[in-house]
Amino acid sequence: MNENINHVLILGCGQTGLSIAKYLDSNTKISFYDESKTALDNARNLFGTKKNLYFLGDLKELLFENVDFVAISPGVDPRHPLLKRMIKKGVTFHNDISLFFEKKNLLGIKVIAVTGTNGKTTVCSMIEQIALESGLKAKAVGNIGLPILDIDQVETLDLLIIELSSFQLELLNKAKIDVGVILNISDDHMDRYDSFKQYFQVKAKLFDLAKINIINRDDNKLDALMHKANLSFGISESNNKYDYILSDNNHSPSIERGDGFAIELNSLKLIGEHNKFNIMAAIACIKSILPNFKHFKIGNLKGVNHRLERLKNLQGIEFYNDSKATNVNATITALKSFDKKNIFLIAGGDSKNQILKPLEKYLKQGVSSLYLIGQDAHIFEENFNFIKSLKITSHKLMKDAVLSAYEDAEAGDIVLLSPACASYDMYKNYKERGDEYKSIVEEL
Ligand code: UMA
Repeated sequence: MNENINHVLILGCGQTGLSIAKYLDSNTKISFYDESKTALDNARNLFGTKKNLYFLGDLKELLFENVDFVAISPGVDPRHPLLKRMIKKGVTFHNDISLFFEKKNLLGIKVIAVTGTNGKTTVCSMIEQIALESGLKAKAVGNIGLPILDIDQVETLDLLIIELSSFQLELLNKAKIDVGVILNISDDHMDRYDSFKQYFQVKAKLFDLAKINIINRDDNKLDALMHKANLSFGISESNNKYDYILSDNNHSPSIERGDGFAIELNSLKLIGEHNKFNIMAAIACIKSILPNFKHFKIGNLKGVNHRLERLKNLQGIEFYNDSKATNVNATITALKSFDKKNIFLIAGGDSKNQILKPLEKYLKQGVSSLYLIGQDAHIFEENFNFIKSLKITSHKLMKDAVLSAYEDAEAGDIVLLSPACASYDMYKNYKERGDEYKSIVEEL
């Protein structure tokens, strides 16, 4: 890090904050802030009190005095009145991604950035798996769970894949990104943004940063960005012979391009139509920077933990963990993947002011029973208790919800955790939620 940096204020001492602190020069003084005592104590244990300061409680103006810049974690909302005032006053704000691009010389390394409301982690993981299997050195970082500043020896990589959340894009104004892809967009994080338009504008920033822009042409919510895209993918026809099309001739799905390029998807083991879109996006990204790349071993692709993860079959009942479904659209995607099955769905948590109505159609179609958990269980109940075919119960504990679902389901049915909500009201994150579900299912 730049030697002229003497003092940095880090807001949030989770994964990102700690990663930034490790990255800074060892002589730099750091002021750590977190509203959680546990997180702050953890930072204090790691970085000591010799030169560093630790602040708990409400954010105060004096924290910002004499700092060279503020490093903000994605979970900290820059719309906080004091932060807005500081930004207006000209205080420099960074996040881990902007710090990475300030410093790193990425000559010779190809960079792919992936955003969208759903599917980001799966697409990043697919690109990483395909690249590694072909012998390339590749790493997927960012929102996927590995902070970008934690990668060792970035200069040895051939390919860097960055999963960017809207929170991470908010402060990113400069980056060397060869390919940027926007997978889809739907309501999410409506507790963070004033409107869908604002959320859209943040996601759209990726297309101002990347050299080649790839878009899902079948998501009409992305229409306003189509003119900025160089390439697209989808089921619908396209006039551009380099665009990617998912075709299903004679029930033999394949990804094709108008110029003759084609890849069969028969061997794809991941369930759901959405995964065919995900692999199409992954292929489009790889081919854009490596046009001659041919090593697409589709059958070897593995899914991502907590994303439609098949756990086990118990007396004919299939258990799936989709804890990563933290918004309504992700849960709809999961429900669509189990066509013509009876689903016993466990959902609920922090609904983030989302509109739940779009779930209605899918709850009516395939879901027999809904087991609610978390702070916003009552909102689900108010929205859906009129559906006569749907039995709804509320549960204080995940264990009670799982046991009830297991009791009600029969051979051939699906028990699915796909909450449509964030987990923070009951858990540290979606992983902890999914892990608890998995261990309960394991013990059945
Ligand atoms: N904190 C405050 N004040 C606040 C908010 C948070 O003090 O107003 C503190 C918390 O007490 C906690 C720390 O900040 O100690 C947590 O920081 P954080 O929420 O930014 O979380 P990190 O641990 O740094 O993890 C972040 C991403 N988290 C969020 O965006 C909320 C992780 O994405 C990401 O994997 C990680 O950086 C590495 O890049 C998670 C996520 O839920 C998976 N992302 C959202 C999503 O996918 O929908 C965007």
